[in-house]
Amino acid sequence: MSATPSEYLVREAVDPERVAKRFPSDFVWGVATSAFQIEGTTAGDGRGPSIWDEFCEQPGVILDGSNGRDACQHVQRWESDLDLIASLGINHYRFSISWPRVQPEGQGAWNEAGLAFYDRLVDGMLARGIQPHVTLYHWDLPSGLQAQGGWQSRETVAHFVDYARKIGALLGDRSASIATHNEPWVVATLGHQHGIFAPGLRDRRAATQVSHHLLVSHGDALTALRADGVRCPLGIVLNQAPVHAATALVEDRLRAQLEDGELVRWYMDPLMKGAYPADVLAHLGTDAPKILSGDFARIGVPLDFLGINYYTRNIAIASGRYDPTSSGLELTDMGWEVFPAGLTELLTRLHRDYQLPPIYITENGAAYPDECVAGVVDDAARVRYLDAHIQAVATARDAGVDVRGYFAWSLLDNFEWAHGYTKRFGIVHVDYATQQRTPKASALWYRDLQRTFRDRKGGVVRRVHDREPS
Ligand code: IFM
Repeated sequence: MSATPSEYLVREAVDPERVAKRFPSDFVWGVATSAFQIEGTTAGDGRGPSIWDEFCEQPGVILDGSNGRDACQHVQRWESDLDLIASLGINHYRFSISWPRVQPEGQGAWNEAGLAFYDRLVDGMLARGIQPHVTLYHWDLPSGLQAQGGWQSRETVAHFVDYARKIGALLGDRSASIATHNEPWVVATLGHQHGIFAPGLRDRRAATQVSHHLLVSHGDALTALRADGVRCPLGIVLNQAPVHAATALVEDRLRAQLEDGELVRWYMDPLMKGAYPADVLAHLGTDAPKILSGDFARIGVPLDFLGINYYTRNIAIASGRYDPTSSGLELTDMGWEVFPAGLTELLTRLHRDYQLPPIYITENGAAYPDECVAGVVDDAARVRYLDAHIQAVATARDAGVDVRGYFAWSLLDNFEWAHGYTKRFGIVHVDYATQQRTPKASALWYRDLQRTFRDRKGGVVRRVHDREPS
């Protein structure tokens, strides 16, 4: 049998076996999604509204004017989506629970249909040999809580803990891991300071208070889940990047130091060192959050794992805007520089500065303007991106960083927040008109990577590309 053009292209580009042999056989390989980005059915089955449903209604905030109402129709198509994951030989799936689907108001009554959906989804994974990795909060706060102040209100911390306990009781014994929050920096800074994500506020004081409440809610949820007897590894997922100064000018270097403080140390220090970084607090002045006595002890409970989401480096510039085309680096469709060395740099720096728990790369991937032609999506650039970043993880491991897993973002093309459906991050192409899923060359390459491991576990390392093009 002859290989498809995709398989041929991938073989010529990057041999997955060369990558795979840099990792142990128990390394976790997975794919990731989030609820609002794929589920659809935002108004059915008893689900309540979320801040993202409301945000999408505001004119001009989503690039293509779209919303999450249909997305990838995953609520209807979850069984075939799990079949797809299994068909790619992927054994780990990171997904998030939609809080308003299981608790429409974010407090009070539970929605049995929503709970049953995730119950079936997790059973469906296990039946297919896929390990479930749960994220509790990937940005879709129930609107009812936002009406009461959302994450600016300390009350939301207690509501989040109730929600976490409910999910822990439902899924804890079947999950491979539970993460509290996905990318709290994005929730606080893009959602409350820059106003480009829900709930669309432009208020730095609000943003810092939100970040603090997210962290307290994380710690309290871990404590509650452990007290309830949940045994699976518990952690949090942070988006991080090395921050480079745009030039050697002292003002750019100082700016880079501050941005590193806001992005990396603002979250790592309270989680690992029991305090916010002094330089960022000084910079914030009266916009610093209100911190109650005992908060740092609550935040800093031990993590079983830390999830790191990495896409690109950040460039800091004191005045004006950085032009990403000026570096000469390849750019993705988001305009983000392809900079795999930044992942090694970030991981080794975290390893140097903190006593880290086991690390999982919980997201990494790239958007490209993929087209499906005659059933084939030859996304060679994404294959190269994934290969280079996985190699960067291997280099960090060689340097002593305890990275135990890698999740590609994303399984499917999906709703990319303020960019709507204009950016495609999937390793599987989605035709939104027909909801047809087509594995891209990158998915076949990732499948071959998994195959190498399975074959190695079986005692034989066989060649992954054993078919010749015609
Ligand atoms: O799509 C997002 C995801 O929801 C969170 N991390 C970054 C991805 C790409 O922008």
